[in-house]
Amino acid sequence: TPMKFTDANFPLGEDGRTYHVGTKLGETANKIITVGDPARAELIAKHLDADVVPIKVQSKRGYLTITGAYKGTRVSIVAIGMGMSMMDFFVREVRAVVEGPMDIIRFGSCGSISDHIKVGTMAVASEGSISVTRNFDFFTGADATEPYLISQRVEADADLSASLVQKLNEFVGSGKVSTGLNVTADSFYCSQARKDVRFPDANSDLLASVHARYPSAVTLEMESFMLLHLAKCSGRTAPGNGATVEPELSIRAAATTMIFADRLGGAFITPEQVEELEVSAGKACLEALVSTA
Ligand code: R1P
Ligand code: URA
Repeated sequence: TPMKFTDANFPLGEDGRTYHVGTKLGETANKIITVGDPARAELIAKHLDADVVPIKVQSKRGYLTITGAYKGTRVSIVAIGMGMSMMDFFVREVRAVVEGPMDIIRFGSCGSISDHIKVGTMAVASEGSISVTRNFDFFTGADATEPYLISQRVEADADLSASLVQKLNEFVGSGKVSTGLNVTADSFYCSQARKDVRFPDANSDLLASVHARYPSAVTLEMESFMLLHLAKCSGRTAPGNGATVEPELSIRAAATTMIFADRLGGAFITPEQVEELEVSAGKACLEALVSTA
């Protein structure tokens, strides 16, 4: 029989499981690598210590949580699917079932909007992230002048980002790691400036507008901003830059991505390149996660 959930505000199952991610207290570690693709999560999980039997939770809503240990430290690898709302469910629901400060690294894929960052390499969002979202009113004839809304920057955790760069240099290769500002879009298509002849997306100037305001924008994907934003907000009682008032709820977050698409040159990654990067960069992410003080 299906699980019964109570509390309309923040539904939890009778055994304490969250409604979408599906884990309960004790099933998620304080240190997490989050990815989009469940196959990527399984591949990274091969690096986990062989002497700890992993806990695997597959939720009905497409989340996969694998919790084990890496070099003796408890870690979780969580596949969340795609988009900012999947990231929102994930961060809020794991924060509800983990006690104490958390470290979360996103290991995703992205497009490059920099002419010196090529397919098959890694980028770290050391400068944080901005969001680009479709301004719905613009497309429905309402009084809106801009087709896309470009947000201000949210920072990534400096220590976690520095560890990521160091470990990626070591395990993927120093010629294959760049840093810069991430752009998180609310679509793979319109707000990533892709052409779609079936929709009037008004996005031919979008990349130029992003670069005019943020010259260091290098990667385009769909989740990092939400992770970094919620990490900045967790444990605070009011908006703004005030101190974390509940350190037990704090989250440090950083993001790295494999370059799958060269949005300026047009190239796309091969399956062989993906697997090679997932294995080596996945190890680097685990190393960064357990080595950051
Ligand atoms: C789009 O193809 C998906 O790939 C990227 C984007 O952010 C989006 O989720 O990341 P993942 O490979 O981690 O899913
Ligand atoms: N993921 C994205 O969101 N965009 C790309 O171009 C490639 C992967």
